[in-house]
Amino acid sequence: MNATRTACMAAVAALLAGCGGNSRTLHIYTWSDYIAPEVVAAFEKAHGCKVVVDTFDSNETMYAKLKAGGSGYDIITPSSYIVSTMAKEGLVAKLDHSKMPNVKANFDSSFANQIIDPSFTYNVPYAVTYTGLMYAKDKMPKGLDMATWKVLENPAFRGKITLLDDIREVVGAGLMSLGYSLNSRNPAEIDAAVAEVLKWKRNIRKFDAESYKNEVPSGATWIGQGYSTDTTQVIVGDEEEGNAPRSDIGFALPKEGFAIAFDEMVVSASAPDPDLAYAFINFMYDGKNAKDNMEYIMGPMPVKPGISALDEEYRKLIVLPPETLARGQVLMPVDDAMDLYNKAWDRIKATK
Ligand code: SPD
Repeated sequence: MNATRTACMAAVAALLAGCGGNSRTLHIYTWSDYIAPEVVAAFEKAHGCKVVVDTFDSNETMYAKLKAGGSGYDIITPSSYIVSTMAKEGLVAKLDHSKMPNVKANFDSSFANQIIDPSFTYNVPYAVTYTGLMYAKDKMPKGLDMATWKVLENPAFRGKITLLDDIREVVGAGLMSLGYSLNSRNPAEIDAAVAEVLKWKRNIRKFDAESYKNEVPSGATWIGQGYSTDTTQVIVGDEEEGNAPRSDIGFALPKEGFAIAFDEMVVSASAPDPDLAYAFINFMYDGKNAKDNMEYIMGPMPVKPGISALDEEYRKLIVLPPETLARGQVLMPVDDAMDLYNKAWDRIKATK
């Protein structure tokens, strides 16, 4: 048999086996800048498939899309506190751990106090973000303590602040600023948090979950409530994308408390290719893949061999020291009190 014919037959055989012909596609629905393109490419190569990544900017947007019938996703990465709601509503599948042995083998139990559901029935922890204040150092008055939510009411920042377009993060910041729990279900405390956020409102340019990442570096925004991963990506820069490191940008985690939010990998109840979804979760719990992914997203994944493999300079940027972590509060479900939060949010948005 000649060489051309042998090559052709091999290609046909690969297609029939469902690999090498990009015949399978994994659909991921996740936050922006939250998965390394090189890790996605490595998964495509390892599994002979294509990966399509769509993004959302808040749990509410993601949830509303799924509730409105948005289907076609295999993997979704909601924050932990909304997973139980999604499970109750039949939006996510019960997981088959026999198809992703790396998860239980490689889970790093030092993250146990940051996760909500250690049973991993519907969820596998993906990565954790810490919410704080990203700021342009040269715009801050000398000596100002940035590690407090109180900076948000400083009249020096009129029209120069953005807050996340995210109910739990914003009402939660108001609660913590007053010394209350991030997960308060007390109506009086939630009312007080609304009043606190309204004190900040004259300084607020807009509620937006993504623009701070470009607008703090450009100077359009001076302080942006934002996620540790996005901010660290900006500070460190990305040579390949032509983004220089930005030592003029700071990130502060307020002393009154900050949100710790794990995002979880869940398999959609209507996943077109659940087996490929399991293969993906297993792949992300491999040490090398997790390390490569963490060094791109700049946030920790609870994958022990991945954390151990981090270069020391990355570890310092990605893994919070215990004394800092101790000031954080894990975002938890508030169940029926979510109604109070929704109403609080409406008041915050409606008040001029
Ligand atoms: N690029 C944004 C990544 C943020 C992921 N965590 C969000 C937690 C929301 N409470």
